[in-house]
Amino acid sequence: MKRPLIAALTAAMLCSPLFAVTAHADDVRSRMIRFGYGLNENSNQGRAAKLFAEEVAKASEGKLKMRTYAAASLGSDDQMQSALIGGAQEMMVGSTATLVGITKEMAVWDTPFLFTREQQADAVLDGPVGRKVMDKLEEKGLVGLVYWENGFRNLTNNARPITKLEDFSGIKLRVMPNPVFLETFKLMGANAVPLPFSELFTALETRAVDGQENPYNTILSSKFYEVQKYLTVTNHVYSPWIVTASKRWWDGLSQTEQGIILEAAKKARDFERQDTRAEAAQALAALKANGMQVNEISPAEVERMREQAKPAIQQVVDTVGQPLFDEVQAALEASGS
Ligand code: TK8
Repeated sequence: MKRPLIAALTAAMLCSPLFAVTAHADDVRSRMIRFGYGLNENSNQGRAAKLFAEEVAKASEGKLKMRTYAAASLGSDDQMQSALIGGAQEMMVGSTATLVGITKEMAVWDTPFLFTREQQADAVLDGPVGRKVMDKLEEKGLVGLVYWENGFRNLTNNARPITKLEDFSGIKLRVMPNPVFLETFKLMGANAVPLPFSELFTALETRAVDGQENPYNTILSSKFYEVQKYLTVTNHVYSPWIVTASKRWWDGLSQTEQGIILEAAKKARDFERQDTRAEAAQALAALKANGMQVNEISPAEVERMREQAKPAIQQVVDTVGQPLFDEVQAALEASGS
C-alpha cells in the first residue's frame, strides 16, 4: 500500500514548479572562480576574460563569481598550470606551447608554418583532432575547454631588420619555454633563450635579450614597441591559447555548472577571435605609428626558412607520434580553407 503513495507523491513533486526551481538552485552553488592570464587587462586576452566572467555571472544568476587576474598576477603560464593541477586555482588561459612539458601532444600546434590562415586553425582546433589533443590533458589533472586565438607570431628585435636567414645570427632571442620553439630558432641561427612571458618586458628593456616573437596584438598590448625597434613579418607559426580548468575542482561541479562555464567559454572564444582579428588588422599601423620599423621577408627567403625549420617539424613528429601528426594534416586538408 505504501509504494503507490510514494510514487504518487514523487510524481506530484516532480511536476511542481517549486520543486523544479529548488532542484535547479541546488545544481548551481555559490562559488568563486579564479581565472588567471598573462597579458594586460587592456589586451585581446583581457577583453575576452572580462566577457567570459560576465557570461558566467549572467548564466548562473550571479552564483558563479569569476574573478579575473591579469598580467600573470597569479603566476606565469607554467606556475598557474601547476596551481590548477594541485587544485589551488580554478581556471586560466594561456598558450598551448607552455603545456608541452605536461602534455606532449600539445606540441603538434608548434609545428612551424602549420597554418597559413586563421580559418584553417578554427576548423582543425574546433574539430575532432583539436578535441583529442585537448582531452589528453585530463590524465594530467587539467580539463581543456576551448581554444582561443593568440595568433600568427612575428619577430621583433633591436639589433637589425631581419630580411634573410643569415640575419638571425647572434641575435639573443627570447622564446617560450618550449622545446620546438627553442629548436626552431636555434636552427635559424639565433641564440634562443627560453623565458616565461611574465619576465619578457624587463628582459627586453634591460637588453638581457635582443628580441622576441609574438602576434601583433601582443606586441601592441604589452608595449613591446617601447623597447623594440625592428618588426619582421614572419608569420612563422599560429599560436593557440587554451582555456583550462583544474580537474580536481571541475569534477566537483554539477553538470549544470560545467555546462554554464563551457557555454560561456565558447561565447568568449567567438568574441575573442573576432576581436583579435579586428585588432590585428590595424595593429601594424599602430606599431609603425609608435616608431617600429617594419619589414617583410621575400617569398624566396621564407622558403629558405621553411627548409631550415624541417628538423623542428621532425621533432614535432617524434614528440607527438606520426599518427597524430598525420591526423592534423588530414584535418587541415579537409578544412578546405
Ligand atoms: C601569455 C603567454 C603569451 C605567449 C608567450 O601568458 O609566452 O609569448 O605568446 O601569450 O602565453
